[in-house]
Amino acid sequence: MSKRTIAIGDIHGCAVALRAVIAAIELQPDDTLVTLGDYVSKGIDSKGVLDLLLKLEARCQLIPLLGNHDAVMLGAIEGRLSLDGWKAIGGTVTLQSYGDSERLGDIPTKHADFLRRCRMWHETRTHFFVHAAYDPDIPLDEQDESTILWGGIRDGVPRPHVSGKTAVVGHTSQKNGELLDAGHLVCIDTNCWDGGWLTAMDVQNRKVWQVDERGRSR
Ligand SMILES: [Mn+2]
Repeated sequence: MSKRTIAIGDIHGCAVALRAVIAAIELQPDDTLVTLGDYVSKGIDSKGVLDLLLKLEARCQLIPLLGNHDAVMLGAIEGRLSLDGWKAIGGTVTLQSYGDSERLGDIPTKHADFLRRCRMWHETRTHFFVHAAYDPDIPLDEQDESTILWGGIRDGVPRPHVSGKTAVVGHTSQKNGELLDAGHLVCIDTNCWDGGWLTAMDVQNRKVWQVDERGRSR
């Protein structure tokens, strides 16, 4: 059996769902797990999500990508972005998962270090992975970070990438809970924190697993 590459969509503080989807895929040590970013904000247990991702690094080949919410959290931790700015877009609920005092000092160094390890993109022979979007005409290592982290696809999916590889993205939540499959691009953010599903997808055979915020499969 060839080794699996499994992508996981936006988790957004849904630690119970992450634990459940890991159980559902029956994670193997030689699996490559590409998490598409946005680990924090919106859902109630961002701390629990980052704790679990740290454990997963020891259980498989974890390739964590950076999402826009993760980037803003790291910016606030490092003092590059304002704490109030972060709080306004999800920092408050994220900080509350660490304790009642809502202080940056409650976030352990190992969580900040994890966010610093997150990558902007990943590629295999056939696929590439980014949090949000891409410029179709620019090589992956030259992409603009604002496009990768913040680019929307709700008003139109980018053309196929110049590499010819299939894009796997998150970020643009699919409110109906279904994957957006444009052929050359698949979006697997299925809105777990807001009544949808956390999606895992084996990119080679397109097998999909979905669990809700409470960890129930469908
Ligand atoms: Mn996002």
